[in-house]
Amino acid sequence: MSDSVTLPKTRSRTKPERPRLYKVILLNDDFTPREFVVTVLKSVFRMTEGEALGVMLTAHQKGACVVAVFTREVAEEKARSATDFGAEQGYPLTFTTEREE
Ligand code: TYC
Repeated sequence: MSDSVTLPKTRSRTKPERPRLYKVILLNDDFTPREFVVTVLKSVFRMTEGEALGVMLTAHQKGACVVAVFTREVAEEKARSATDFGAEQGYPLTFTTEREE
């Protein structure tokens, strides 16, 4: 006799939940140069020049702009590393995360 494992024949009745998504939000400030914000958006969020310019200008004009949506761990890591880029240059550039409804 083999040592085979008997798998359950029925499927799990509850559907697996989709992971919750989190927005990364860029906050405006009066000190970080526009060009630097664009550079960070391109490098951390892989945006094109045009996409980065649009997001930067929206944050500049409205106070904040949603950058992108990820699972919680990815959103928090990207927000932290983008904020750190600014801090390393002495800028108050801030990215936050917020759970999507
Ligand atoms: N307001 C900044 C300036 O005039 C530029 C800027 C835009 C900073 C967007 C942060 O999220 C930001 N130099």
